[in-house]
Amino acid sequence: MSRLALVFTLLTLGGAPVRAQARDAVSAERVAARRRFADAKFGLFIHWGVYSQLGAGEWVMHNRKIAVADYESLAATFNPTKFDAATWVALARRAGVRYITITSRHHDGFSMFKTAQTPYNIVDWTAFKRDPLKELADACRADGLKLFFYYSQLDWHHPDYWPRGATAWDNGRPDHGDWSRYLAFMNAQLTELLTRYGAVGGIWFDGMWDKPDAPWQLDSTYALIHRLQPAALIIPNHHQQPRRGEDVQTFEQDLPGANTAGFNTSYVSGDLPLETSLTMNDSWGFNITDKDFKSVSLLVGYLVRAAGNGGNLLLNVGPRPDGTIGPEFAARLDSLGDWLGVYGTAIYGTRAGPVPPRSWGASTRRGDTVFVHVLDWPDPLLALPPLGAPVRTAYLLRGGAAVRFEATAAGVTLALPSAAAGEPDRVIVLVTGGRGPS
Ligand code: H79
Repeated sequence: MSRLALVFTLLTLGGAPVRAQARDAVSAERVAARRRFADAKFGLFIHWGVYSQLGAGEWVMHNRKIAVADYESLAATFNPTKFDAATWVALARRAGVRYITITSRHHDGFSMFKTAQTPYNIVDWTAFKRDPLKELADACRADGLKLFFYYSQLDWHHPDYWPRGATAWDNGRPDHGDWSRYLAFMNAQLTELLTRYGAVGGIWFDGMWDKPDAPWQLDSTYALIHRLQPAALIIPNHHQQPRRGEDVQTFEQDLPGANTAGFNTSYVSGDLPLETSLTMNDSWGFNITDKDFKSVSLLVGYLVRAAGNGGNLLLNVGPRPDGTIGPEFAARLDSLGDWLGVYGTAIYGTRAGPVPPRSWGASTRRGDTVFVHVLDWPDPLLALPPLGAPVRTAYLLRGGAAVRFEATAAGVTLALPSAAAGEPDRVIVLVTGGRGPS
C-alpha cells in the first residue's frame, strides 16, 4: 500500500467525517503551482467582451433585459480593431503583475475565443475574425507572464442552460433544454482552452452561485482539467468553502475573511492560496460613466492588506470595445508598478507575517525577514505583539535608515520615521532569528 493510500485508509477508517480537502490527493505539479501562485501576489484581471460596446458593465444584458436575438446582433458588430496583445502585456509588465486572468466567456455566453462548440464566438460571429485569447496567450508566453482563463458556468444565451437560475428573465430562449448537453458543451470548451493555448495558469470559474444546487458534476470537470494540464489551478469564485479539486479560495471585492460585498464567506482556508478580486472603479466590464476610480494609495493598501492576509490581489481593468485600455486604468497600473519597483521585495514571494492585519496596516514575511507595512498610523511609536523570534536589526525599506526599536516580553515597539510626502506605506524591515540583538 502506498503511503498516500495508507493515509486515505487511516483518515476514513474512524468513520468520522473527513474534510473534503483531506481527501484531495494533490499532484506535485499542483502543489508547486499553488506555491508559485502564492508567490506571485499580484495579477491583472481583464473583463472584456461584447458587453464592452454598451459601456455599462458586463451585466448589461441582464440589467437591461436584452433579448437573446438583440444581443446576438450586438455581438456581430464587435470589432476591436485597436486590440494589440503586446500592448496589454507591456502594460501588465509595467504594473508589476505576475499573471493575467481574462474573460474567455462571461455570463452573456459569448466566447471570446475560437471554439468548435458554437458559432457564437469572436472568430466566427464577428468581422474581427481574430482570436484575442490566442494572441494574448502567445504574448504572455513571450514575456513570461502566466495566463488564466475566466470561465462563466452561468450562461444567459445557451438554450441548454436549463432549468435556469436566480438571474433568469424571459429573454426569448425556449423553456426547455438539456442540462447534460450543457455540461458536455462546457467540458468541450474547457478542453479547447486547455489544449490550444499552451500551458495556462488555470481556470477561474464564476457564476455557479446562479444555481448553487444544480448537478454541476464538478468532480468530472475538475478531473478533466487536472488530466489535461496537471499544473493548471482551479480557482472557483463560488463564494463557498473550497471543495475537493480546487486550488485557490477567492474573495470578490473583499479581503480574505471580510464580507463587505455581501456574498463572501467568512471561512478562510488555512492551506490554500487566497485571492482577492477587486475593481479599480465600481465596474468589471467597461463602464463609460463610472469614474469612481480608487486612488493609488488605496490600491497600494489593498495589495498590502491582501498580502498581509496571505493572499493575492487580482486587480481589474475593463478595456474599451476598440481594444484599448483607458488612461484611468493605465495611469494607476503604472503607479503601482513604480511603487512595486521600490517596495516589491516586501510583497512578492511573501506570506502573511507574524502580526495579524490591523487597522494601521499589515505584516508580511519571507523566511526570517518580516516587513511591517504602516499604512495608517499617526503616532511616532508603534507597538507590535511578540513576533515569535528576536529582532536582530530594523531598517526602513526605502533608503535603508536604521529604525530604533525596543523588544520586551510584551512585544516590540518601533520608533517610526515620519512618512515622506505621497508615501502610502512605510515599510520597516525586521531581520529576525538567531539570538537577537546583543
Ligand atoms: O465577473 C464579475 C461579475 O460579473 C461576477 N464576478 C465578478 C468577478 C459577479 N457578478 N455578480 N456576482 C459575481 C455576484 C452576484 C450575486 C448576486 Fe445574486 C446576483 C446577488 C444578486 C444577484 C446570486 C444570484 C445571489 C442571488 C442571485
